[in-house]
Amino acid sequence: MGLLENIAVVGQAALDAFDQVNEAQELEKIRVEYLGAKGRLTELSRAVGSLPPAERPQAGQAANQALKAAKQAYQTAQTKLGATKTQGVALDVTLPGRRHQLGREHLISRTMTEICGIFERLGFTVVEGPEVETDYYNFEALNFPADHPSRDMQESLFVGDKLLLRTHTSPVQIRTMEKQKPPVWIVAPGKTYRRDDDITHSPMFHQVEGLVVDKGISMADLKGVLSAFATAFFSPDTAIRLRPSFFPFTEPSAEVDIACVLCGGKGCRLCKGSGWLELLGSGMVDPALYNFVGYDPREVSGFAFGLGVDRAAMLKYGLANIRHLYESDLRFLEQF
Ligand code: 2NM
Repeated sequence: MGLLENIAVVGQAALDAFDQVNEAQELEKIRVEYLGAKGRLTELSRAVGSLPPAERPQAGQAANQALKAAKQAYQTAQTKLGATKTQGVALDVTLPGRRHQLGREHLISRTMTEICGIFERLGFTVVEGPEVETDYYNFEALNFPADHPSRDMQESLFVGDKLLLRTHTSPVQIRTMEKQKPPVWIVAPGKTYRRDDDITHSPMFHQVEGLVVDKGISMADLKGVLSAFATAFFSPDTAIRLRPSFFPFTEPSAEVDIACVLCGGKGCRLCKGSGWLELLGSGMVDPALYNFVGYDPREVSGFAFGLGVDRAAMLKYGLANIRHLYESDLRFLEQF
């Protein structure tokens, strides 16, 4: 039997087989027998290549036609069997519904929302800004001297000559002051970035920074607002204390501590015996900043503060390692 004849016979056999099949498993067997990588029709069409050149066109055409017809017959059989199968498994309306796995908001997002909510109820407005910042907004307009260590490549994540991932959300405050006259009562939540990585530091972390600029604002307002925040966020009897500190953008500056969440102030392992835990940095806005945004320091004064959301969440929920927050382990995340 010549190749041409062979193609005709095997081709017809394939069509008949696909036509008669009535079971999905059987259909797959037939597909492999004729159309698989080593199937009979596949092999025959391959054999065309070894014919003398003069015989190839006719045989090639016949092989292609046989393959095409067989593939079509296969698809027809598939549709037919598929349709029968669906009819077989009718919809059973008495089955219980499938329960959807509900996710939940990440602890950090929830904490950020909670913190902003407390400040909103104290009269603050939430503002946001870019995560990639210019040297001007991240440092210069915030009174950072040219040789300040955080302007160094070692400390900050630069993405260009004068562009970096913001190291705090203070640039948002500058951008807001440029656009808006006092009174300003704002909080700026968001992601911030520093080249830091240990059990209490992640290279990406979250901040809520606050700024008040208004007539007659004093350190008493700073203490009142931050005390109200601490009692709302931790517990109604949470005491705070202010400790002298330094920041380039505030003068005077103060570190705000809360009474230890574990021992309440008696002294323990967590607070290293002191009874206090560092919560945030704050201070009276340095009048030098007002020159950058066109405010008159004789007319207004203000205070500002910066709070680490990750740190606040760790204190509130007693987390030992910041990494838990960023490892996407549901066994951890589902607890909150
Ligand atoms: C801190 C500590 C003290 C701060 C200052 C400003 C701005 F831009 F308004 F001047 N925003 N946030 C500030 C002040 C942040 O973080 C530890």
